[in-house]
Amino acid sequence: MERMIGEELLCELKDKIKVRTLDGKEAPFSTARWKKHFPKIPLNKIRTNTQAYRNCAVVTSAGSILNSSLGEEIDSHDAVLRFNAAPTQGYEKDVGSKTTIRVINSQILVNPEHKFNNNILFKNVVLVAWDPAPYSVNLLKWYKKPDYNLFLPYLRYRRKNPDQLFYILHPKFVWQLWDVIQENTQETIQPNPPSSGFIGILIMMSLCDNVNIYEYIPSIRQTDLCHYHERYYDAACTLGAYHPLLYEKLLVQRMNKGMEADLYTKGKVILPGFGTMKC
Ligand code: NCC
Repeated sequence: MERMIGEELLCELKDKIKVRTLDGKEAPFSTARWKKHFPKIPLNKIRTNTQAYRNCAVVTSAGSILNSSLGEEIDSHDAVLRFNAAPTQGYEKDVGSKTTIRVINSQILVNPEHKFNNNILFKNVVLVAWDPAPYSVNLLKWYKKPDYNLFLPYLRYRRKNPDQLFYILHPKFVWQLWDVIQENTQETIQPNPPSSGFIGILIMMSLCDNVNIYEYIPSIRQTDLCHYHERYYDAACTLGAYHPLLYEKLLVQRMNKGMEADLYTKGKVILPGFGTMKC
């Protein structure tokens, strides 16, 4: 396999990756019951609705962001993307307080621990949920047997909060990402979907001119502490067990446009948005 350099890889991503969400055009989501609940504004158009997204931040939940004092820098971005139930309250100094988009896996909607319906963490932000459908992307099969049944909680939430932008990613998009990771990795990677981290990065590359990613590639503060908000230690959180996390990260590092020193001290990688790239 020819090893693509960063520029080529970026162009391949721009060419192949199209953010896609369920839109009610395909069965079983084309019924009257479903159709009316998908937001009218496509996910890749949300920025025209508010302000321009010139500089965007992706903030991972890694323990290594603790004691980083990156909060102010993170909050200076036009849009900030965070993951799952990672809090900002109490951690503002290190992770900031602004949240524009939250990417959530299907466990969040189902696991009572997260109190999805009432938790303020999920209010006043754009929500993007996903669930690992089978690779074949048979929507009917997926609908009948999702990994975690996010469908009913989604409908319930939409009825209660019809004005909030809340999307479900199309499994095709998720597996497109997996294909790109596998095509650019020598080893055979596990047939599991990429992490929410990689998914969020590609969403921001589709929406923003410039994407700054924090503590996805760990800084000098690298630690086995899984999340900055929890006292739980497991190196697999950073390197991966279920998700092909290590391989995602190697790809992202290959595309980094930022400075080595920023990666070292801030765990910061800079990637261009698709709209600004000349391929
Ligand atoms: O841990 P998680 O991820 O919520 O983290 C969000 C994203 O941040 C990056 N990360 C996180 C920790 C770390 N030490 N290094 C990192 O680089 C990763 O890119 C990660 O995707 C997920 O991807 O959705 C995941 O979700 C959790 C869990 O479901 C949620 O936190 C909800 O509780 C998964 N953990 C378990 O299922 C136990 C995790 O595998 C993936």
